[in-house]
Amino acid sequence: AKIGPSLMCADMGNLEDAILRLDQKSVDFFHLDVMDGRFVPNFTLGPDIVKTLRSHTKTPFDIHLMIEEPEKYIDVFADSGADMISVHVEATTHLQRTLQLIRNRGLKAGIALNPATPLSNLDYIWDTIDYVVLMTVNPGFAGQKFIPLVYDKIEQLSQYIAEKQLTIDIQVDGNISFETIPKVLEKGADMLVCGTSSLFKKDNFLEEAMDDLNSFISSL
Ligand code: S6P
Ligand code: MG
Repeated sequence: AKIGPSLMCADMGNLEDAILRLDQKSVDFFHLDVMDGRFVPNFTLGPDIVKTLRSHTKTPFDIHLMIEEPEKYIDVFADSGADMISVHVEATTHLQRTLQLIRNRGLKAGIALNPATPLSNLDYIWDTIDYVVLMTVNPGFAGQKFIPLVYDKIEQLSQYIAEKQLTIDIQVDGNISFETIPKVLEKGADMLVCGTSSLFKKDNFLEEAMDDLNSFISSL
């Protein structure tokens, strides 16, 4: 599985430091959460920060847009250094067009589904998707509890992908911890977004936390 630290969980005043330290432990991607105070009741990172951080690493940037009308901001985030962009189906009116817009910029296109949003949303757009973000918490905040019904959803999506012989990655986002990791992997998750539950723990050093996480995953 690929590991992607969620940068909104790092020290916001020192994101560059977190990136440099995590890069030494070779992470697979960085997950950057973008919120607009409308689709979700919170604010986080924006394009200028993404652009600034871009100059410190070559590791792929995965931008998770938790915003209304994401189609308006694809170019802005592509210009700021995104490698992958996911949009929420609940917030996107012309889904196919928006995903195509992302791909036309040479980036990987993802759709994100809230915990209560059904997988049938994929039925007529699976050929335009590179990854699906299954939210395992309701988006908006770090440090929430995993919603257990999503385990079945991961498994169903994984079967759907296998049946149709697609090359779509399953990303899970929210409370990905030592408790939930074994199960999400067993169900078929490919990309783990790692936040306060696994990597960014107060009484732990980032390097140690990353080592612990890697050895835990390889021990499974
Ligand atoms: C949540 C956001 C996530 C969080 C992540 C934090 O709205 O999309 O990417 O950053 O869930 O991880 P944790 O372990 O604190 O839930
Ligand atoms: Mg996220």
